[in-house]
Amino acid sequence: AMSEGEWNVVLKAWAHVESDPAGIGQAVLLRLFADHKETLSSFPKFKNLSPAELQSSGDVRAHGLIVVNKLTEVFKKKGEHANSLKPLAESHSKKHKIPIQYFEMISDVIVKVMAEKIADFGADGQAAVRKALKVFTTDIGIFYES
Ligand code: HNN
Repeated sequence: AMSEGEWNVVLKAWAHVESDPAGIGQAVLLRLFADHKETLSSFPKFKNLSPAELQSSGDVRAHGLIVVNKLTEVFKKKGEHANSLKPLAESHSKKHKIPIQYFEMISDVIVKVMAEKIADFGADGQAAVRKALKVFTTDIGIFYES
């Protein structure tokens, strides 16, 4: 579990993400599709788009915003997030059939993109965000199995 202090470090770094949620969300999805091409086929709306079309797609940007906003909601709960995760886990496991590994992949990508975009995202901030995303993914995984 994460301490109150660790959650506060996460929220401080995440405030930079909240200042441009669509831009960072878009960057995260584009990087995910570039680094892990298999993830693209999970999105019926995007899977037939070329790399250039993905770059300029308003739908990709809109979905990136949804992802970031959901993480903002979850992180603000500082671990008391079960009620937020259950519907997300159910739709992604049963309806969208997303392997849990894809949540690990996007977690790595989120930290990478944050490190590129945020000037003062040091080792402590990175470690705290990594840990928060690990808690998030683990707790989603619990609902996947139930
Ligand atoms: O739950 C839902 O079905 C509502 C739409 C939604 C939300 C709120 C989706 C979603 C869809 C449906 C898209 C639509 O309705 O047009 C699909 C096909 N996701 C996917 C696919 C893959 C995917 Mn995700 N999501 N999502 C959310 C919310 C948040 C969210 N999704 C995620 C990952 C890792 C993947 C595989 C690459 C993902 C994450 C990490 C998050 C943020 C917590």
